[in-house]
Amino acid sequence: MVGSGAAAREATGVEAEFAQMTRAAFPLASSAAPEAGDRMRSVEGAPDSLPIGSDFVLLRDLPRYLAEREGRIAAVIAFGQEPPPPVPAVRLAVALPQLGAAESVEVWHTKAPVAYGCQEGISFCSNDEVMIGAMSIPDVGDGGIAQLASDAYRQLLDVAMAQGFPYLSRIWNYFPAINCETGGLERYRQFCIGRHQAFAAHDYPVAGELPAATAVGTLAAGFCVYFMAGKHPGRQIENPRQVSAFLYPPQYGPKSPSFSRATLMSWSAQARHLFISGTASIVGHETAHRGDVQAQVRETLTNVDVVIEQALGHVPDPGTLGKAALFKVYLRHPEDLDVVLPALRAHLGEGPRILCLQGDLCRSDLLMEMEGVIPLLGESLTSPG
Ligand code: 3EB
Repeated sequence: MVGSGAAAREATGVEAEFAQMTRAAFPLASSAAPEAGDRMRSVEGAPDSLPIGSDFVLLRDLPRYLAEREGRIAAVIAFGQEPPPPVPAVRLAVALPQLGAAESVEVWHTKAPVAYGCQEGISFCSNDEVMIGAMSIPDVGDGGIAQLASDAYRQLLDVAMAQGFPYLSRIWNYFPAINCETGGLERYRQFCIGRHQAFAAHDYPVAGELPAATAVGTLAAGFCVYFMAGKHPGRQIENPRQVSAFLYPPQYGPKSPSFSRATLMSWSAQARHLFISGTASIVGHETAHRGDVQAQVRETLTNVDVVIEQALGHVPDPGTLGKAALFKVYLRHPEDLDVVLPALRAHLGEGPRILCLQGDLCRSDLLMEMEGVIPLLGESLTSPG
């Protein structure tokens, strides 16, 4: 999408164009709606020792799933065409088409009853230990994506702090035309400027306590973000094979991306979550295997293994991750699914659930990216947070 034609357009022009193309196809839900081996064991669902859990639930199983957990549903994130059902929860529609099998929704649920709220355009839900929030802005407006990201992040940091959850552990960022240049700068790079401004304005430690993150380009208008925040910081994990994103050299944009490679949340000595950021075929700071999706998948899986090893002190044997480990994979070209999915299955085993989505990645030479949520129980985790 990067090209001279795109570069000539205004930020608002790009937004308006997407809005027109896709408003009918992807109705955005209102964010203001009532508003989870060997030494490491990955667990199913959210046992009592974990304050929050998540699942990918097939649409046809959703009514029963929600009914069984009434009063304990924290968030419903819908990808693709179907908006989230009108249940009391943080609800978000993300315009990323699902690929392959039957459609699922991402559901976050907690062990304890939850409280809902809405403040500064952020709908949120919390229990004693964790808060999950979402924000959906239909149009970017005149200030462009940097201003929008700055405002949105300030607001969400304000709200999270006001609610008593000052530490962001995980954040997902979705907005359209991510590789388009406007005013001479790619929109992803503009986004990085705004995000950094907000973290700096809050004196957020931008090298020590950054959340794990995903930033993916959607196929429809609207900027949406969802996040998890806690009362204590998670342990920030970096990948020794990669330059930390917040230290990327300026060739990737004027402000380096503010995110960690993963966060390890220790809810108790025995119950943890590993949140793995969007991970791609990057070695050092450079994209590896341009144009070769098969090789990008292998490099990405190596990066994921190394991140897990950094967090836990070992990489679990393939196939021991269990059904509760959730991965999302984002593909620039839907036709690459036939190459990517079998490679992921061969490496991860049959246990983990994998949600496949079509989206643009934040470097135009990246063909795929994957992220993970791994709930962990057991005393064998060698590196306590
Ligand atoms: C990378 O490793 C790929 O800007 O929040 C992955 C995950 C990427 C999150 C972000 C960017 C972000 O640089 C891009």
